[in-house]
Amino acid sequence: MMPTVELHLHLEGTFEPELIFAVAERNGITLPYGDIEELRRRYEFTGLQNFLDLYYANMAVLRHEQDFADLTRAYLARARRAGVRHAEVFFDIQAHTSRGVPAEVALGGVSEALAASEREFGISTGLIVTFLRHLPAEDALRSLEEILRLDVPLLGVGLCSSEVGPAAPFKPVYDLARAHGLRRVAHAGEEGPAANVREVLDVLGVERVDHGIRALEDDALVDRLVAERVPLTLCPLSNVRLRVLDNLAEYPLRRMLERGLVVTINSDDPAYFGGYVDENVRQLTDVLGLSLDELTTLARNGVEAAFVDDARRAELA
Ligand code: ES4
Ligand code: ZN
Repeated sequence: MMPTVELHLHLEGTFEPELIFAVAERNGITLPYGDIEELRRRYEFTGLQNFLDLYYANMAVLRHEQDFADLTRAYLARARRAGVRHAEVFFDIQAHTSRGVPAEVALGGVSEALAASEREFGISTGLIVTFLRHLPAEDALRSLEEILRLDVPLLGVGLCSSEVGPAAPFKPVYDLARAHGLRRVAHAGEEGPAANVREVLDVLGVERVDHGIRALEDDALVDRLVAERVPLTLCPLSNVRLRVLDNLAEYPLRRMLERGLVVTINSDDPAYFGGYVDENVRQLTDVLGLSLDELTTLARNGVEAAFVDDARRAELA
């Protein structure tokens, strides 16, 4: 069964070394690595923060609208080869505005490429702006207010970056998003405990949880996620690369499926973690011996969890 829906993907995490070097060169930026091989040698991570440091450093070569459009188109072209037909992509707007790139430049490039996606790649898309949990919540609120004034089609809001400190201060951001009819997701239970998953459900009112793998440590929480059919967007290769788990063989996917959790398979930051969504599914299938039934359930979960209207849902099913 082909994966058709991708719900947990950071656009900046699709920035491949070849494109990083090409964009740096045309923008007259000298990278602190001599060549692509030297850069790739840094792709061995000890944890989330260690990865994020490189992720933010690399995206700093993105300066012009064209850079953001090229990044987005390169992802869509690769996603099409992976069999993706619908993608809801995350974009870390504050990682660009905080270094002087205007929101309309960054979002202009991304949204131009997304607007052409159905025609060029046969992939329907949605844009989810993700706010950075390591920055003050007031910055996120100001950022969302600015984005809402721009003429950019927006599907939803999310929360990502280091899972430190409470998510509760971001409640005003999520309340504003809800008031504007935006969909709401958040990273929780990746490096952080199950309590973080409860917090984003109870305080932020999220409709999906990104990662959420550590929800398994809390039986009552799992019962609730199952009963309310709250999807978890899992990212297996990411979890292994960032040492959330030792290896794919330990991935508790079957346990999650048997418990009735609405789990989906996604790629997170595929340029950094060794594979796009097709590779995540392929390796999991190999290592865990997933059955056709299990793969079908995963694909159906993706369609159920997507923020699409009934007509598009029926097309994807
Ligand atoms: C991320 Cl793997 C991961 N976790 C949290 N925030 C992120 N942003 C980009 N990748
Ligand atoms: Zn993520």
